[in-house]
Amino acid sequence: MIERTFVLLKPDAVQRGLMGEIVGRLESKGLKPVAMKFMRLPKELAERHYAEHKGKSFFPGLIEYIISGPVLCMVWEGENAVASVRTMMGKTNPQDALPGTIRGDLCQQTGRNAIHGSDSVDSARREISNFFNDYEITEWKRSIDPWFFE
Ligand code: D4T
Repeated sequence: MIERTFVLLKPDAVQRGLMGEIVGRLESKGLKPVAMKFMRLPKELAERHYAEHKGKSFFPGLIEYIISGPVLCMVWEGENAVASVRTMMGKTNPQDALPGTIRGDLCQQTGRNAIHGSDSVDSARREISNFFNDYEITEWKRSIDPWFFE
């Protein structure tokens, strides 16, 4: 099933110069970018994005961290894209993330885990509409698609 998922490269990924590495992994997998935006999140948007964690002990620190510098907001499309990106990310705590995953290969701690990816198709839909207007999502045909999809 072709799906879309929302991916956000967090301030640590940007500061560490890992955008190219992570975008490269998603591209090499065959996922197709359909939207990208580099920005510093307004606090209100950060709080809306992480609303499910409001009230938890780590919430204030999480918000401060996510607005501390620019992030790269993206929408990626592909076969089973939501679960596929979650698998590529690895577990939330990088110490539990397997080698070969983004967090397993590149990160040390939960509070600096480089990447967010939607955890369900419903979350993806909600998150994409939080971050992007319809006109910012670009439908395009990729000439190499027949080499990814039979
Ligand atoms: P995100 O949402 O950033 O992709 O992360 P996950 O989906 O993998 O994990 P999550 O929703 O459980 O956590 C959201 C975010 O909060 C940070 N966090 C989480 C934290 O700083 N301390 C914690 O104890 C937990 C559970 C990391 C990711």
